[in-house]
Amino acid sequence: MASIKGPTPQEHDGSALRIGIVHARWNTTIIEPLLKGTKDKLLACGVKESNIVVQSVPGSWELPIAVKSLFSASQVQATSSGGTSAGDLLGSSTTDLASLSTNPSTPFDAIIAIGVLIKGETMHFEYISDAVSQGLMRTQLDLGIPVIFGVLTVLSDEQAKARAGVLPGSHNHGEDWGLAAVELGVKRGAWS
Ligand code: DLZ
Repeated sequence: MASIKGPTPQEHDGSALRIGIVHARWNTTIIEPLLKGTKDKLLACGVKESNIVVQSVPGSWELPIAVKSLFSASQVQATSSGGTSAGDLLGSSTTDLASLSTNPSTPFDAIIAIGVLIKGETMHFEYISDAVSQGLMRTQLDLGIPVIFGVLTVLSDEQAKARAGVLPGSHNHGEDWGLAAVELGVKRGAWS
């Protein structure tokens, strides 16, 4: 029987939005399909490729500070012609920087944080999962922009694969995160 879990999707026009994605590099084989699912959904909603900026950090622990740095850098760029770039703050590659500078006049409408935490033998998982979820919530409330929670907190590799669309017939949760970013980006613009 099909699961009853999950949101009733709403599709919005993302063509005017600028979206940031920050992803961890731990568990890359799961991160990659999630990142692809996220980007594919953003593009399907009309977000321009040049308005999607992707940055990476070592692990999920670094996601909250990276989201904050990325947003702050986009604000600096929007208010001055020669300010600090997100790449300077995050030590990113020049490719990421190139995409950041395509439309420097607009701060992000939403930022998606993607990570995969898989439970191991120690308490690491519990501490990082709790801190990252609290950190991302605090970041979005402090910054006043939607920060989409694209962090899988799973008990096994199998559970991770089942949520990244890697197993046959499984759903890629990245698509939901892309959809949520567009919806919140559009609604935030309308509400503010
Ligand atoms: C250390 C660690 C461990 C054990 N597990 C994960 C994980 O499953 N997923 C993840 O994204 N990151 C993990 N990390 C790395 C931490 O998030 C962080 O990058 C390091 O502790 C350095 O601050």
